[in-house]
Amino acid sequence: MYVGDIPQINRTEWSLKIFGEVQKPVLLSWDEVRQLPKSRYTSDAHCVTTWSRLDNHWEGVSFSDLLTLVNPDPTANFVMVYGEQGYSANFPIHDLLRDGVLLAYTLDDKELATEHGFPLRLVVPHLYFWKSVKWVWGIEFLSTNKLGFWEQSGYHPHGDPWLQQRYTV
Ligand SMILES: Nc1nc2c(c(=O)[nH]1)N[C@H]1C(S)=C(S)[C@@H](COP(=O)(O)O)O[C@H]1N2
Ligand SMILES: [Mo]
Repeated sequence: MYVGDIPQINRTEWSLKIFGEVQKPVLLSWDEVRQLPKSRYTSDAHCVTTWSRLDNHWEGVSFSDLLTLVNPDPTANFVMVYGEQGYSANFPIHDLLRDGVLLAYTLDDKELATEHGFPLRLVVPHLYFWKSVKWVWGIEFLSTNKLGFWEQSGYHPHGDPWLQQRYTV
């Protein structure tokens, strides 16, 4: 599921910007992302509209490994992740430091399909899947919480499927 059209991204023109309240902002090319340590994780995806897709094998760079590149300020307690077409999702930083949180480039041992977020997507296994931003271009560290795309439209600001945090009441 997605908002807008499926973007066609050219990997040679693509880059990942990590910025905001950090000591060392970076702009990473595709090759630079691929040279970072690789992590693998198998997780289930739970969409807020009730479907789930179980046992997805993701491979990519863990959020913790990306974080060490930029060295966030001690006050940077929140993160906004940006995808194409104005999509975004917000997080307290501790949610992204959990096991299995990846910026993924393969799914089930195949290069990520365009519709699933090529070239790079976020995967946050313990939150509703709307938080797993596809076609990621930016990661911003923040000292105050902002609301992402769906969170601004009434989705729950946290989104824990086990607590059924679907909508803000
Ligand atoms: N950039 C972007 N990322 C997005 C979305 C979107 O519309 N745009 N939809 C979200 C929602 S609601 C879901 S359920 C999942 C779907 O991921 P899939 O297409 O790989 O199943 O992507 C999430 N990430
Ligand atoms: Mo969704």
